[in-house]
Amino acid sequence: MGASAGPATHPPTRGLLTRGLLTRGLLTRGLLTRGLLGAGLATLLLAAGAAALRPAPAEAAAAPPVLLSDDFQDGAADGWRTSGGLWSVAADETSVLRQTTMSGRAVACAGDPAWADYAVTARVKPLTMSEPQSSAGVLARVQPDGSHYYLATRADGTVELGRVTGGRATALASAAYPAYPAVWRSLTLVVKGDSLVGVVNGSPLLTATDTRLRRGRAGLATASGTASFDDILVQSYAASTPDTQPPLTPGRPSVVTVTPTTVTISWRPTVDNVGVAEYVVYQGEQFYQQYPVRTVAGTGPVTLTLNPSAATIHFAVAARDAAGNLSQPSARVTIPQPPSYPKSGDDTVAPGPPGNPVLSGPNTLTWTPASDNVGVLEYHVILVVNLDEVRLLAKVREPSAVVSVSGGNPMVRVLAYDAAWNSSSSALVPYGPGPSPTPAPGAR
Ligand SMILES: [Ca+2]
Ligand SMILES: [Ca+2]
Ligand SMILES: [Ca+2]
Repeated sequence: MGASAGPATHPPTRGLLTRGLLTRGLLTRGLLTRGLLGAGLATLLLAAGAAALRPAPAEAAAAPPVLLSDDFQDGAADGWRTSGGLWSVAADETSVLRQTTMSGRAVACAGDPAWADYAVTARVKPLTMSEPQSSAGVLARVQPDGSHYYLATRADGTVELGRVTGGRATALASAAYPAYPAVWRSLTLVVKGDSLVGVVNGSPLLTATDTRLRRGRAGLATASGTASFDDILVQSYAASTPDTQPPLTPGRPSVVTVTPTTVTISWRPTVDNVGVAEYVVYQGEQFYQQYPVRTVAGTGPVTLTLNPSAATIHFAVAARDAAGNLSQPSARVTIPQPPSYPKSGDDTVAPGPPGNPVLSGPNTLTWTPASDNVGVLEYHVILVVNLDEVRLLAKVREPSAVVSVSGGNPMVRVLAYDAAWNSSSSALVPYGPGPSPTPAPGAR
């Protein structure tokens, strides 16, 4: 027998490790800044940390308190009351709650009718959807008479946030989202006061304001279709003292306008268990950069100045509450460096691609001009070094530019712009004299 230590000498560390790193923000902040860890994964990590740690210790915790969780691994759907449909625990990779009646509306709900402010999350997998309006989703504030708010994925390729009162559904917000039957997706519906937020696979896509339903149970539902549900999590958004819970991650900002030197962005409001006090706006040029550049009370519009040497510029926002808790940054919106003249005209036809840039003299790149139905006004020369660092080397009118290149493994491309900012690109090619001409067969 060897003398190796048995596994029992090592205490389980996964939950502690996750909590420690998340609490200190080392894991998520570091990885998110570098863009290696998506918001969805971060959300999963937060959820996993919350589940492993319940009840939460007295120290500051990032995740909201868990009111209810069910992964159906005990093989039972105890605590769930159903109305319509045929619900049972079934096997689908793991144990899940499945609704198998094709027609009509089916609801399963759980929790406390006094719940007011909370987030209900479930993994949802639509199985068979018979009509365009077939749907599967999560419910909040389910009333004894069946009224509720819902966030549902629909067979017509949308997600919808809405309200059912008196047996009638009213859509409050909707967005395109692929229906993909038989694919799991995560749906979260947050209800906080009059604010409703719908989050799909970690992205807050929908917001609405409604005052009709104040409290009620959490739930799951299908309409004209069958679906599996798993990993139900209900988290409190009730105010707490002290407030240690950060706001919900805001949705991706939208670009309102771009000028040759500025961009104006805005975003939808997000929610907090107490209240969002301000938003932090981040700007960056390389994918690993994300600098706070502005703090504002509202949701924009905010106008920011562009660095003229950036090839692309990205923006994100995070929400902070009055206690200083900061949410994760939102998904980024990215724009290319705009042309140096204002956008004009209603031309929608992009130029043909310019030729690939070749080194034709000391520090001089040239390329075959692009053609356009109206006219090419500007070329941008883009440099990529060390595989991922992107810079704008030059904005020129003629198909030639004197450039200064530094960094490893340099690659270059040229973009052509017309007056309406339609653009086309050459290929990304190594910085150099270009391929040697291939002699024609028989040539000497
Ligand atoms: Ca399960
Ligand atoms: Ca808070
Ligand atoms: Ca054109």
